[in-house]
Amino acid sequence: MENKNTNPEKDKKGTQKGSPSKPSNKGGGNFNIGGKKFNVYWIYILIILGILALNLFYSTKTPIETTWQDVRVQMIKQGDIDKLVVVRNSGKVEVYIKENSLNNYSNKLGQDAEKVDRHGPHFFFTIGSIDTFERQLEEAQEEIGVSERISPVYEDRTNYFGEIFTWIFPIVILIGIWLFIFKRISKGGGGAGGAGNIFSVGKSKAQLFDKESDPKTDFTEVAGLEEAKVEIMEIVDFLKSPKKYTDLGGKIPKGVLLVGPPGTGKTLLAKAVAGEANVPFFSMSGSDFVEMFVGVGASRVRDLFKQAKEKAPCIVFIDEIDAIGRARGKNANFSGNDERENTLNQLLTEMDGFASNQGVIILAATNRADILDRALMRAGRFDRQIHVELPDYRERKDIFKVHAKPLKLEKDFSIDFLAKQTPGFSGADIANVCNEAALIAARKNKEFVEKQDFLDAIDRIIGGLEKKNKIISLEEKRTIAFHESGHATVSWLLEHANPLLKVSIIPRGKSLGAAWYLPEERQLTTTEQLLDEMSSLLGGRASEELVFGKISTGALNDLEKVSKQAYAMVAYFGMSNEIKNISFYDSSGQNEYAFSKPYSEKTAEIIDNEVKLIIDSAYNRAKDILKKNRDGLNQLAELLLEREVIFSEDLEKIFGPRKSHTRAEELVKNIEEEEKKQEGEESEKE
Ligand code: NHX
Ligand code: ZN
Repeated sequence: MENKNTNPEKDKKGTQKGSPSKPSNKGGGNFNIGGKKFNVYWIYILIILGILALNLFYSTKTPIETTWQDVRVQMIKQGDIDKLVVVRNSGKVEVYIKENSLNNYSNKLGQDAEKVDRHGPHFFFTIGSIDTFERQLEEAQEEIGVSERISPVYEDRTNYFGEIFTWIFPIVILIGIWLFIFKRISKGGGGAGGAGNIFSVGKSKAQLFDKESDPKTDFTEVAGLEEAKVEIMEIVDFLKSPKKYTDLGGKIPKGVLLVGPPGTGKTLLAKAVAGEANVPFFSMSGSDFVEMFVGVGASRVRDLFKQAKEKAPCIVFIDEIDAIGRARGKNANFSGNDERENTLNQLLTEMDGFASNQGVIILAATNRADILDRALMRAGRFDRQIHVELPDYRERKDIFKVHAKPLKLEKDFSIDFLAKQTPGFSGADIANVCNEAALIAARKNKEFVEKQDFLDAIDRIIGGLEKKNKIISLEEKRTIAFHESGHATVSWLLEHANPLLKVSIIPRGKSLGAAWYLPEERQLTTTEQLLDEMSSLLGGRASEELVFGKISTGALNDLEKVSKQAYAMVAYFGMSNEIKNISFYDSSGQNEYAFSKPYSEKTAEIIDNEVKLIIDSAYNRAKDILKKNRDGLNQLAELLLEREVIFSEDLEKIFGPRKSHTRAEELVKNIEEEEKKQEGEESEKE
């Protein structure tokens, strides 16, 4: 039994390898009719050729124009006319000359003799009206007294060429315009690799990575993400040996949802699965389902699943699934998002529709699992969720190793140090740091990428581009210096605040100055830590007020952070006295009454009051500290104005060593020594 089941599958695979993978239509005016490639430009060429041919046919054999006078005086008189054909609808008369009289006209035909058909008509002339012509002909014959009278033949002649021109040509132009517009429309909707023409709007735009095509990604390229890797290895195993699982009566999962912040390597992970499993891999983005035509999304889902089932066992990867998987609206007339919901419904039905042993596994990635429709995540659909988190210190080290591999590094380069320096960085950020470091080193014409280049790259990524040429008045510069010194002083003297790395009044990105911290990587934060951090944040504004007696708009960013922090403490973490242990946080994200707050007006008032209390006390604390350490603050500001960047070492000289001594603190010292050395070297050069 089992053999019979597996054999046809093997056959399928065999033919798959031999047959060319489905042609991926990439614009260029290709029509896919009956599976055959057909270029539109051939139609254009044929039409043009046809027109030219008709033109030639009609223009080669044309009679010579003559006049009634000539006809009367010469042709009728000499009895050379074989017949006269009156073409009624064009008002022309064609003259056929008798064959044995043709010689008489050779000089009249002259050079055009070859153009004229030997059998006639040889000449034509134009007449005013047929009645007049008949009368004139009659009179002429009577007058001349010809022996055999000629009576004209009447004909109606359609001008095929003219007809074609007036009818077909506009139609051809219309069709051309129509095709052009449709091509533009379907191109506009599709991303890279999309089938760009009107006949395939309903086709899925999935990109197929076959066994033969494309360089493979495997798990060795995925650094960090150890737990996720283990989980997802299982998926590979399902595809490779499904029997092992089904024999015990287990069912193979249909869908796996990769959840995690941007840049953590969800897409990379999915690609690695495909590479490892060695099965076809369909990749598409959630937004690829969306098109301006109604019903296209659902049709694309259907097509995707059809293709996938044909290629089973295989993996379907849908990136950014939140584009279609967002929770459906409760109120149908209100949402106005029918198309997206239809697409989602189709996806739900399709996922229900195939049996779990068919060998199709759907991988989907999103960074917003909370907004996904719950139906999507129920058992039987995406029943597995793999959380891909920001890398911790050890994982960052692994990631740095991967991305630093192609770089030419200086000797004794410590990747360990970089990993410690970059808390909160994602894999993509780290890749960016490595690349930026190489670019900075190249700009300085260095032979190797040095530690300092990496530090500069990190600063650049956190703070943005340095803007040394920004015009800042002396007064503003003083304000900035005292603002930053305020941050530095308060954070230095508060035990639980983050350790300070350096203070800079060089404008960077959108800010005019900044105090740089090295946040400790911790999972939990205590009330003390939160409060100390808030005081440090308010230290800037407090310093401005204390020193100058007036405040500036510059504290905007600080105040925003502090206010959010305070509201979170009160409304989410239950950390205030009045609203102890109550949280209004909603992790499900599926709040049916999203517009109303989950608490009463009275509670709202209490929350506001508590927030005000917390912020006021934090501000007063900062101001007190600054008042007590006014000398230090002044020294610091002066030093900052002089040097523009100062390090924690300088603060230690002014205020003495810090109370708290964490792991991060030691690291700060290391980093600082490096930067000092660099500064020294640079000033020596100058
Ligand atoms: C600005 N930015 O946008 C300037 C460039 C206090 C020395 N006007 O807290 O850079 O002042 O510790 C409209 C109005 C941002 C938009 C006022 C956008 C104010 C950063 C705040 C340093 N370091 N603040 C800091 C800072 C600023 C800001 C605004 C705005 C400053 C401070 C921004
Ligand atoms: Zn500030």
